[in-house]
Amino acid sequence: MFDWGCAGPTVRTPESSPRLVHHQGMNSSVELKVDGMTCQGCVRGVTKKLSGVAGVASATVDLATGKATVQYDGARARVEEMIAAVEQIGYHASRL
Ligand SMILES: [Cu+2]
Repeated sequence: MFDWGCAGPTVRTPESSPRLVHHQGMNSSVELKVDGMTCQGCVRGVTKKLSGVAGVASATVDLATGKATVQYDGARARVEEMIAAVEQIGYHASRL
């Protein structure tokens, strides 16, 4: 079982950025290494944060490997923004 009451990052940031449900040109994908995740709650938090970055179509995060796969619109989103978003909620991310 997962420990839902984990002692991971507790920083809460408002999900403010409006996001488009669908957008043409979702043509890029990138893999990020995310450090600091300890449970599925962390995975959900990181997934949600990445998904909230403007231009990101979808994000899949794997706890076991610490790997995040992000599909995004290369014209609207930058990998640096995704990394910054993840670090904003207390994890460390780097490009694979
Ligand atoms: Cu956690």
